[in-house]
Amino acid sequence: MSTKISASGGPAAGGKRSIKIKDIYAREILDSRGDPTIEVKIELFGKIKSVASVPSGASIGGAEATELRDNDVKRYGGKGVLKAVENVNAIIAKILKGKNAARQKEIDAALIDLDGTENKSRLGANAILAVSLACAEAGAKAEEMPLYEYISKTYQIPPKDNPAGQANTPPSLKLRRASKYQIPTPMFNIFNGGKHADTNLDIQEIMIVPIANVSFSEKVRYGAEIFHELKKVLSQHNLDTDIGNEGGYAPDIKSTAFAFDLILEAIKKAGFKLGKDIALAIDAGANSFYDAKENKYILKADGVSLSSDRLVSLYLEWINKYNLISIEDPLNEKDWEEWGGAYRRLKTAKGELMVVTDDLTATNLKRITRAIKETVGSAIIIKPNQVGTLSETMETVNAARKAGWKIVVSHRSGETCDSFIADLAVAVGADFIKAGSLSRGERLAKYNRLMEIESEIKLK
Ligand code: 2PG
Ligand code: MG
Repeated sequence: MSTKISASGGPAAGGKRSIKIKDIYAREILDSRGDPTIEVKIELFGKIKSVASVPSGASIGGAEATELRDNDVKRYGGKGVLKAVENVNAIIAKILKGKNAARQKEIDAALIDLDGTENKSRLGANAILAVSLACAEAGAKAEEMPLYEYISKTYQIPPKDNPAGQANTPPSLKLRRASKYQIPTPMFNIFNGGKHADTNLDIQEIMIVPIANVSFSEKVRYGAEIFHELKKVLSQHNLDTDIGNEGGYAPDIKSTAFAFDLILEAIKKAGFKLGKDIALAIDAGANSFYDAKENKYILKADGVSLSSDRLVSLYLEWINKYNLISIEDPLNEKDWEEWGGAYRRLKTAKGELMVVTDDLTATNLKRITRAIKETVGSAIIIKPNQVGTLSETMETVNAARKAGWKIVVSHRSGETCDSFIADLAVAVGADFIKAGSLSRGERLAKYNRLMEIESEIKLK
């Protein structure tokens, strides 16, 4: 192993407690789907303790780092993570004990070296990320800083001159503009489909996006009121009001357009205006309805099988009729060339329509570099567990930001109540965050943390 981590772990700047790592301990816990995931606790000699856990996706891009599972069918249907736990307790802990927890970049580099594979398949990206995040938490506590500030300081993130959504900040929020931090705009996934629900809706996520110039807490209120109104609208149409993996409703539906119509009805009934207060966005998650053999996209709900060209035409119809401002993963992740063509058609459709890459870029520096070069989108989904360390996540964010891409920090469909991504989103000046609907504790943990940060920032 070539990477050296400094052991000089005296008192943290401004603090009196030692930031050397005394102990690292991992265990198996369950995520919001009831599947195993990993939690890591770190204790510093200065008595500080931190804890972090990692999420897990259902629609997983081919370029994501490896989530190590035991594949022992006698436990959790093969989904146990005892090997990953063991990798932390027996291998990673050995090299990190005694090291300075605040040397985040060095710690991440050492973890990458120790694993030694391109996709973290030896130790598991789940094991590595849990340690990486727990280190950041410990560092923040040792330096007595809010986590978002600590991440921002560690990676020296420059303030954004003209952050998205802040240009017309109302007078009531002037203090926030004066601050170098901004709270991202939430994208609430209130209609779950694709791999996140057991229904016929192929589009994975239909999201409402509060676009009015109001505070984050107000945006949460807009979202919650529409979410509750949508329940009534669904009942009136004799549709199920059960929820899917990300807390959005998940009824079987007669067409995708009908799902949009129901949401529009709820927006109106809740007293909001489409295009003024609220816009819509989708994550098509197109990998999951692409038939590679036929080279067609099959939309069950609409009873159609479409070429990529015709699928993009359908998106254009939805964009114009339903005020979509953002489309994530419009095509499958293998068709880079088709993505370029789709982007050219979609971006001119309407004002500032965002074409968002998720499975395509997988929070991976090489892939975002290619995506920028080939101009296939204008925004990127950032999910730390797609790549496996905080430092690599930041490299991807920086590359995207430098190229003028918008940043959308995202949860996974299998989550824990860890709210790390809320702080991450603030630290990097993300334009948007998607953390699911306005129900389920593991989703609200992120939105509630952002409301807390908003009130902290206003006081500064
Ligand atoms: C996505 C995510 C989160 P999953 O595709 O953007 O919504 O889903 O975690 O299942 O990959
Ligand atoms: Mg996605």
